[in-house]
Formats: sequence, C-alpha cells, structure tokens
Amino acid sequence: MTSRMQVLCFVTIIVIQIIQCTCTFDLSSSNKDVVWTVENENKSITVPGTVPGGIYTDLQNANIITDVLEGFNDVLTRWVAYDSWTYTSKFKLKPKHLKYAISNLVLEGVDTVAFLEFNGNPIGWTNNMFVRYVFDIRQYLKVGENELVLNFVSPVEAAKARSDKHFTAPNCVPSVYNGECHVNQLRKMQASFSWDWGPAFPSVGLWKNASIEFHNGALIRNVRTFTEKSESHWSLRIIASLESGLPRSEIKGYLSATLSVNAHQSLTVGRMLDVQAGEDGAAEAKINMTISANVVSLWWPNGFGEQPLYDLNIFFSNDAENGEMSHKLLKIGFRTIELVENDAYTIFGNKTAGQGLTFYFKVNGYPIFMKGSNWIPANILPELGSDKNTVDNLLLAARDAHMAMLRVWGGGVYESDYFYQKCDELGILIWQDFLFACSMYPADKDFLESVKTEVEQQVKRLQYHPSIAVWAGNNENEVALRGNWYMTQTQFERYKQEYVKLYVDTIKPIVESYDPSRRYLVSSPSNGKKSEEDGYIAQNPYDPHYGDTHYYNYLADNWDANIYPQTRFASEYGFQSFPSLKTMRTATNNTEDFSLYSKYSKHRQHSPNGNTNIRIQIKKHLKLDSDDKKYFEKFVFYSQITQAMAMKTETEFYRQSQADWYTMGALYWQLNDVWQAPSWSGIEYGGKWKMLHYFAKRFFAPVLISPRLTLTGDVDVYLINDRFVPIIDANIIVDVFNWTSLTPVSTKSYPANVNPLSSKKQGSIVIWDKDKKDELFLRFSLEYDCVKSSPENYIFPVALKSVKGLGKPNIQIHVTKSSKDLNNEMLYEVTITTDSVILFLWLESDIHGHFIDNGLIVAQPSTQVDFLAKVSTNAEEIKRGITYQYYINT
Ligand code: BMA
Repeated sequence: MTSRMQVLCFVTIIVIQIIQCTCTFDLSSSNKDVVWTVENENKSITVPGTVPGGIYTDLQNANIITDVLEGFNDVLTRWVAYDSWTYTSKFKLKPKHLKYAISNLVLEGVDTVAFLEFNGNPIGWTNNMFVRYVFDIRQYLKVGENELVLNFVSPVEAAKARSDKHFTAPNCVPSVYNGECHVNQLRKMQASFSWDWGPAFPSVGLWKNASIEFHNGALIRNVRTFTEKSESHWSLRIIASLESGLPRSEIKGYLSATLSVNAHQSLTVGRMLDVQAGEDGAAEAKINMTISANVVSLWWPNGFGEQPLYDLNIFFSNDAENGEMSHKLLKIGFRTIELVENDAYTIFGNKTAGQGLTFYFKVNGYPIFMKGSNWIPANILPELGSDKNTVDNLLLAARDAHMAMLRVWGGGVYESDYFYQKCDELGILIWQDFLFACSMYPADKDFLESVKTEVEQQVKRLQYHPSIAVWAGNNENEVALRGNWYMTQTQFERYKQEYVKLYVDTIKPIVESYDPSRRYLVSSPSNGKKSEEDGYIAQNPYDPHYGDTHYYNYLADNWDANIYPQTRFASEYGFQSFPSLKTMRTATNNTEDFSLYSKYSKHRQHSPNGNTNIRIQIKKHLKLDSDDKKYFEKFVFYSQITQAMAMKTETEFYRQSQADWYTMGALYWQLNDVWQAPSWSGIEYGGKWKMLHYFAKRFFAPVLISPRLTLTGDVDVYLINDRFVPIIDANIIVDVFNWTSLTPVSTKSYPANVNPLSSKKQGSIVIWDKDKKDELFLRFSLEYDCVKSSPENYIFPVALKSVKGLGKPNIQIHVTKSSKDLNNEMLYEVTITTDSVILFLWLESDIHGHFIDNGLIVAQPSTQVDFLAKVSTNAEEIKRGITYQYYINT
C-alpha cells in the first residue's frame, strides 16, 4: 500500500470509529449508574462497596471499623478476614448493549478466591489476584437491570483448605508477626498475611477496574516492543496481542503504528492482517519499523542522562462491515540493556577477585553501577497502593536520592501501569521479581496453570517499559531451601523438584518467549548462570563471586566497613530503625504506648529480637542511659542515626568496590513502609524521610569522596565517579578537627584522579596521633575545577560515645525567604549558627513541608539548609515552628 493510500485508509478509519466503536461499560464506582454493595455471610453487615476497592476500605468508609493502621486494629479487625463477603452490583443496560457479538465481563484484579454469578447464573470463579479475568456473559445480558455477584471466600480459610491438600512449608509465619498461615497457597499479595515489617490485612475485593467490553471485531489487548540498535538506525519490532473473543475466528483488518520522533516528525507503518485466532480467540500481529538513529535520543537511567519517551500509537481497524477500531498509546524509550555475566578472570586476572562471573548491567553500552533500594507495596491494602500521589512522592524521593534502580520485591504486587510509566519518566530501572517470597511454593497442576496465566499476562503488560531491566523468579526461595529456613531438609529432593517445576519449567519459558530481550534470573539472590549450572539450588547461593547477594548482620558493628563481605551485586542489605514520633502519633495518642516495653511497641515490632538488635548497635556507638528521662524519644532518634550510619558505611563499601566493576550494584532494603512501625525503610509511612533517606541522597551522590577506616586504624580514601568523563587532578581536602573547635587543627590536600564510571583508591592516610584518636575527627571534601564536587564526608576514629571534648552547641536559627523558585513552591533559607560541632542535627518543622537536607554533621559556624513549604507561610512562622535534635554524650 502506498503511503497516500495509508493516509486515506487512516482518515476513513477515524471517521468510521466515530460511528462504530467498541463499547465499554464501566463497572467501577466512579460510574454513577452502577451501585455496589457488600454484605457479610450472615448479612448482619451491609455497606456500600467500592470498585476498585477492598473490604477494609469499604468497612472503614462505612464506620464499621476505624482506621486500620491505628493502634492494634490489625488484630482487632481480623474478623473481617475470617468472614465471607459478597459484593453485588446492579446496573441498567440499554438495547444497544445486546447487539454485540462479544460481551465480556473483564475483571482486571480480583482479590482473590471468589465465585461469580451474573443475573443468577454461575459464570465462573477466580483464584489469582494477579490475573485479568474475562467471562463471556453475552447470553445472560438483559435490557434493564442486571446484577453481578461476587461471593468471596475468606482468604485465610481458602489458604488453609488448599494447605490441607497440598501442604507446602513453612507451616506458618513467626508468631511475632501476628499474621496468618499458608499464604503461599494463594496467588495473593504474600505480605497481606503479615511480614516482618508489616501487619496482616488479608483483604478481599475488586482491587482493580472492572467493566463489560462489547465488541464485534478484534481488540488490541497489549503491545510489546523490541528495540535493537545498529550503527545508523534502530529496528523497532512491535507485537500486538489481538483478542477477538471467538475461538478460531478470522481476524481481518488493518494494523498500523505511528511513532512520534524528534523534531515534530512521525513515522507510520501499517499492514493488512488476515490471521486466525487460536482456541482462546487471540492472535498476535507483528509490525516492524526502522528508525534512523538521529531522530530519537537515548533513554538513560536517572543520573546518567535524559529519559526521552516517544508516543507510539497502534491502531487496529477491523475489516467487518461495521469496522471497529481499537487503539493503544504507549510511550516507549530507546535504550539497550544487558546483564553481563562473563568470566571475571579476564577482567581481574588474579585468583581471588578473578574467580567466578561478573554481574553488572550495561546500559547503552556502558557498565553502570546500580544505586537504589527495594520497593515494597505502597500500601498494605492493595487497592490503595496505586494512589498516584503516594507513588509520585516515593518515586520522586528515589529520584532525588540519585537512585537508578528499584527492585519490586516478590512479596508485593506487580505494580500499576502508572507506577511503571512514572519509572520510565524518571529513569528508574526496575528489577522485577515474580511474586513468590520467603517460602516454598506448591507445584500442583491447578497452581501451576494459574501461575502460567499470571506470568503470561504480566510480562505482556509490562514488557514495553524501558524501565524494566530484569526479571527474577522469586525472593530468597533458593537460599531458603539451601539454608533449611523452613525445616525442609528431610524433604530436600521433593522441594527442589517443585522449585524447578515452578521457576524453571513453568515461569522461565514463558518469560523468555514473551520477552527474549531481558534476562530471567531464577531467584534473587542467586549465583545467576552458575546457579543454573548447579541445578538451580547452589551450594552457596550467597557466593560473592557470582550473581547478587542479600546480606544482613545485626550483631557485628554495622558502622565498621570491614565487616561487609564483597559481592558482585548487593540486591538487599539493611538495618531497622523506628519511625519518628510524629509518624507514630498518626497511629496512637496513648502516652503509655511511647515506651520500648509497652504492649503497643511489642505489637508493632515484627522482627524477632528487632529492638534488641537496634539497642546493640546504639550501644556500640552512642551513649544512652536506660534511666534517661527521654529514653524512648532518644532511642527512636538514635535508631535513625545508627541505621543511617550503617547504611552509609555499607553502601559506600559497595561503591568503593566498584573498582574494575567488582561490585556493580547496591540496592538497600527497603525504600518505603506500609505502617507506622520499626522497619528497614528510609521513608516512613506517610512519606516523611528518615535520616537514612537524607543520607542516601549524599552517599549515592554521582561523585563521592569516600573514606574507609581500616582495621589498622588508617584511612583508605576512595574517589567514586558516576560520570562519563574522568576526574583528573582534583583535590581531596582533609580537615582534621578537634571535637572542641570549629577551626580545623590541620588541613591537607591530596591530588585525586579516577576514570569515568569507576571508583579508585587514592591512597591511605595516617593523620592522627594514635593516642589522641578520641579527640579528633576528619572531614573530607573534594575540589575539582575550583568547585566543591562531592558532599562532605567524615571519619570518626572512635565510637562517638567515647570522644572527648564534644560540647553542647549554642544554636541560633535564622530564616529568610529564598529567591530561588522550586516549581512554584515556597523555598526558605534556614541558617543555623553554632559555636561548636553538632552531630546529626535533625531539623523538624510544624509547617507542612520538608527540609531539603537533614541529619547534618555541622563543623562550621554557619550552615544553610533550604526548607520547602507546601502551604502559604512566612519566614517568621517557619522560624517559630522549627524544633531540632542532635547527638551529644550526656
Ligand atoms: C529480606 C527481604 C524481606 C525481609 C527483609 C528483612 O529477607 O527479602 O523478606 O523483610 O529481609 O528481614
């Protein structure tokens, strides 16, 4: 077809679309013509239902229960999870609705086991929260009122019933979780039965959209795109999944794709289609495009370049007389990504570091160290996890802390389309786990069939996003089996076989067939290729010479870089802290709860020995007497200090080990939180940053001067460079301070050089008189081209509790309105003056907004921090509302 004909065809299609279109009847609560109610088994409760929604939100809205995250409500509302709930919707259809060849009920997300009736007729059942269900309801439709009923089975009972038949370890979660058992039997968000950082809310409901789709011809369900780069151009392969709804039907029509490229140009290709649908009424259609490399720009991870996205419009116009048109718009990016697992010997050429395989991501041909963290669901109620504000705030916080990768962890959900679009926009690469975590899983036929559908649908839905970097079969299940975490040793062979059946025989081929463009790792952590060679359950899945590792050590001194083992890629490591009192107050107002030993505190700490572990770390470094009047308040604050320092030390250790690409990733555990409780998060439930997140903004800085205190007491100084250009002849400035003064005792300067995308040890320095280590600390800064090019960094040679001369600072605060403008929000300059050193200065404001920097080490008389106000206010009000804390040895 000539391009003129294509244009004509296009015009005709658009005109036809106005007359003839597929029609969707929205069953969500936003459609005023649909009324949803929900009722419990004995009908004692009937309340309005919400779609998308869930039972806990509906009961909360109807005042049957109060805020689920308040006090002990997680256990007090558990009756909700034991009852059975029926969601019913009533809506009117018009004669036009009955004229279509296909009328399908489409449920994007059903949580989880439900039996469905339409106008009194059983139409099927659901058992997988991650599957889009389609039910043919054409024969049951009526003009006038119609009724859809979903009878939800208690998820706790459904899990138990399956476990009775197909028991799979573990028996239950630890009792401190206050959770429910056997969630591994259900294809449901695994954390909804509780986790070591979260409460149990075994929800039911329609957590995603629901609708009835009416059509005569085929629809585009989703589109996959594959980009391949050659010298002068990109090849774009587009695969559209078409659904006619009728088995073996003929799908005939015109498929076209239009890509908008740079300079307001667009490229269109199209082709006639005549294919036969399979038994499932679906078919795939391919279309190729060649794009000259100069009309599109490369997509880069955050911090390494821009994220240009290009509109790709796909149309399918059916040939039938009443030619219907189906359309999808995707925003695609052009980049290459590769996970490089090559013989390390060729790079390192020595026996120790040279063993094993490399494990790093190459993006657009460049090896990139992945800085980031682990994403858990944004809300414990799945229907609230896609809230755009929450997702925006968390992803922007990740972006602002220079993160280039987040791992969507296997105990949560496949996130919303909005989430991945936002990651595409912000340049946040996603390590996507499949949703199996910390458990053995069943491998019976029904379970595997359901997983097949889930994996196929999710890979097809998410594949086109440039942000997706890698797929991983599960979280920690290989290491759990090898390490006998769930007492499976006596049945090792059985569990190994089931493991291979699920992740290797079932999931792997599906992922590889629908997305050959990315690596599928069987587990995280794993030894990558080596685990595969070793039959998928490696002898030591934490082998530092292969793949990724998870590392937790709560007993050793977490501020000591020498305790951390090397790794190719640290995909999890972390330490707990308490959320701020401000955040805790959103869950309880009882004064007696604000004690480490209160029933409430014990209830919220799910990690066995969690508070003891925090206390151990505090005790190693900070002075805190148990009879201190402000013990709890200080414990909370100090827990945030120890967490931030631990993560700083460990992350910098990994970044330092980037030399020659030994370690190429540091994703700490965990970015966010689902409730107000001690956890590993850097951001509290509600969005407030802990000290860790402020520290992350500094320890992930693109150029970082990073000192390491060695076992001999010397300091190795590293320069880390995430830029594409080398740093040549920069100056490292080392100020030696006495704790008693803001004037350095001595200052020395050293030349520094490092290659692009690399880290290099600049040398070792011994500055102090070993007898006076407790009187001194060191400040490191970097000057390059006369500009400060790295955040300042510090070495405290002895534990802070033992330093001599740290005095109580005399702090003055002054606030002025800034002339800088930040997206129309009000920025204020807060100037802090002090007469002595301040450790971990933590500023808070009662005005809605946040400090741009916090948790400061102040070693100069005057320091400026910006405050971003989210409400209209003035300098005087801000000054009045500021409170602060810091660490001191009293
Ligand atoms: C890792 C994670 C999570 C857990 C965290 C903290 O094992 O995969 O399962 O929450 O540690 O214990």
